[in-house]
Amino acid sequence: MAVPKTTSANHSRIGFLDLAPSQGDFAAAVIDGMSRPQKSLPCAFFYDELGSALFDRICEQPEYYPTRTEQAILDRVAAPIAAMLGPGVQLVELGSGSSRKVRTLLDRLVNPLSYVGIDISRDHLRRSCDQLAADYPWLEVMALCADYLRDVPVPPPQAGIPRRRVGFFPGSTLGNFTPAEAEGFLARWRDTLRFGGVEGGGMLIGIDLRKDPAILEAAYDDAAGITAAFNLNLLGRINRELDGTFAPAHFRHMALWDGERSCVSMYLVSRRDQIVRAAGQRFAILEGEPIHTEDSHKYSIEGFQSLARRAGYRPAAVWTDPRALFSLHWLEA
Ligand code: AVJ
Repeated sequence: MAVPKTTSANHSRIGFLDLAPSQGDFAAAVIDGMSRPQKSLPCAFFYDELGSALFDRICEQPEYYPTRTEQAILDRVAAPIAAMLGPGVQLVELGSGSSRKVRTLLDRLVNPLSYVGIDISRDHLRRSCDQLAADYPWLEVMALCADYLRDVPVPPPQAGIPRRRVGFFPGSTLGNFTPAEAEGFLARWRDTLRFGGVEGGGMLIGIDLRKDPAILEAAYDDAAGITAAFNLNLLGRINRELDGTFAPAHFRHMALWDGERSCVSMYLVSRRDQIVRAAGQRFAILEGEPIHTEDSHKYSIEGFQSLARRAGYRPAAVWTDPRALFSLHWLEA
């Protein structure tokens, strides 16, 4: 096994690889979504600079239980997880955002070989990886600005071949996929994880659980209006980046539990008949017409484990909180 090298706290030395989606991708997605009979905008575009900051504030709202619940689970089980994973791990975080949760793992892991943070929000990613490299000066840190929903080439550590490659996908972000998409996504990542190291790798993944719809709807429509601002910021981003003429005041935020599809869906609902321009096109929107922006699927523990099995993994451990709001799974690739 390669020994992690010790470097000085030189945080400009973190590796940075930029595979971010282009502005053209954003324009094409907006035109495509807004031209459909049921209008939609892809949730991946929530996370510009302002959107990422708003998401961090959502996580602090009393109604938004997932972040603090998952953190509490991690605090409790990071030590047994570290013992299970052993030394020499390459930790690959999908959608690393502010990289707070991964610190709980890094504090416990025995000589992790390297950390790779993947996120589409470039500056947010850079800042949090710089900070991580400063706080863990002995750790090889790599920032990969990319859409991890696509095929992402994960670079091997410079320090050598890891014992295991471990994917870390917290926050129940997998829930933004339909179950069929989630299965395909996990199946694709499985090869990256199992061939990346000497021993079998796996995925440590946070999954939000089904529960009382009132709790779910409140989590996606907090009283302080932060989730509403987060949703509406998608229109602001279109205005800023694609010459859009959306008036955010002419839309309202809506979050609805769909029991049949087992997801919370978010919409921006038009408050009036209006014509909006964006990306060089005109779109007519009727009063009361919804623009779909996000689905967050919720699972039962057993339901998620069968999905993981269909994707080729072996669900080897699961942890939850006392109220069974959230779950953390170790899936062997
Ligand atoms: C970051 C995708 C996990 O779906 O709960 C929070 C995003 N949307 N509030 C989620 C989100 C509205 C969040 N994920």
